Amino acid sequence: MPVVKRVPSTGAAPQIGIVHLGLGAFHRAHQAVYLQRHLNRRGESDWGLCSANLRSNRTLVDQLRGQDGRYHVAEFRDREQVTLREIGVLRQALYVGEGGHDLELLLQRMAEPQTRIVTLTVTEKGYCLSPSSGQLRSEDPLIAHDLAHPQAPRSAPGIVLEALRRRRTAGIPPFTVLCCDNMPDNGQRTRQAVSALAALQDERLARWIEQQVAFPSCMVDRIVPAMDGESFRRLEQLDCHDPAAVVCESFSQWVIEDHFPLGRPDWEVEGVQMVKDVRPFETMKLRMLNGSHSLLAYVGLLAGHESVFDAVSDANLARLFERYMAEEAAPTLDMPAGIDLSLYARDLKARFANDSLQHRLRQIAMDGSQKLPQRWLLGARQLLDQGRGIGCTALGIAAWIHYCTRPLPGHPMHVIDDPLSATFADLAGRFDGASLVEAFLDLDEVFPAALSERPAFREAVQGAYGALIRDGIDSFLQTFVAPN
Ligand code: CS2
Repeated sequence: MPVVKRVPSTGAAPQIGIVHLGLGAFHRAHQAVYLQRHLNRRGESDWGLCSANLRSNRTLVDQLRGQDGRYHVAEFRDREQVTLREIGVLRQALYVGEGGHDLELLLQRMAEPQTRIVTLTVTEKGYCLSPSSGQLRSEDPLIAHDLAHPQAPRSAPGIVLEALRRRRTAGIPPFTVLCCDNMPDNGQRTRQAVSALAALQDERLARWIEQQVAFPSCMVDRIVPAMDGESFRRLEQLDCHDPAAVVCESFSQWVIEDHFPLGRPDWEVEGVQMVKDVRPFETMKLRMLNGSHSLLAYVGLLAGHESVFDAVSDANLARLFERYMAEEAAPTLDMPAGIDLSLYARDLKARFANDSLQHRLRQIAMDGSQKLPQRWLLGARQLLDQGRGIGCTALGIAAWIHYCTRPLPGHPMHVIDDPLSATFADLAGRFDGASLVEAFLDLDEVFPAALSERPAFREAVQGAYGALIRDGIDSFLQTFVAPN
């Protein structure tokens, strides 16, 4: 049995000061924990949360309401040591998805003067931007809906925009918008989504947003697997019978650009790094951590593994991801003094080897079309410019194409969860072998022309895909990672 440190929620019920869009496991285990520590330290706070689920999981919202917004976060250092925190900062939980009637409540809450910050974790695709160019996809069905019904929006940018419109009309200064999703320049991207949507509706509102609204960027980091039967069994062993609980690692990091015109919690006391420029941290995390995750996911799934722990326990895969970090991620990073990338890589290895977390590779593999550009492709361009090899990245892309188009060992009902899944199925039906790879690399939603037009890039991916099909993943990997 592990040693459990229990940390109750203390202090008075906080006033709501932050509205969050995207009430998923990550939000509950990351941002809410920082706000809870703030409350426990001070005994009172006016930075309580109103959090809304925009799509799935009405059950979770009902459960949270039934327990007055209280839930638990189990932070596993390893099998031996766990911290079980009670969270009491979530003051209101709303459901805005299919059949949800809380949209008006949410918009009213966002328009209130005491709401000073709006945060988002709606995943990469929730911003309705093209992954490769970062431009608003005006053909996206959610955006088309919001253009037709601006006052009853369904997309995250549409909801933020409508709330800002109401504040402007009422003469209330705008809240600060803080994106907490894994995208490069995530503040700028969120601004782009909201401003572009505004420009299609009301030029003056668009100008006001441009001039008045702050969209700081931030880098968030904590491994929070989706909850499954196994995680709930773990919790029962800790005598925690909370259907809204989350399991995560003990590591947590948050680096935020310090630009909050209406104020913010004194997060730095809780260990949040408040900085002028988040970009180096964000790029480091996207390419080292998330890039390795995606590599382990696609290659690991083809090799028959289920979780990140299984994948890094395979000596060849462990060597592959170490080599990716050292040779294809780190050389593209330009870090401020004091950040040691080899130390960062060593810590990542230890985090991935945490066997208390059942972090499913299939969870990481979803939405690849949205994730690849920032995790691998921007870096691959730099590597080619520097005259370096892109062997691991090319193998990752080949494994991704394989994953998207062929049956998966051990998963006969394998379904691709990606906004482009219909396109992948179409390509798989029409092409094969090298022509299938060509068709994938021509997807300009994913691959920017500046990369896909480079012969060295195409050759590397073609080479990896050909070898993968010819030799099979195990023998290919064996040769690939063998010392020269
Ligand atoms: C993962 C991330 O699912 C994924 O794509 O790479 O959710 C990862 O676990 C987090 O970014 C860690 O901070």
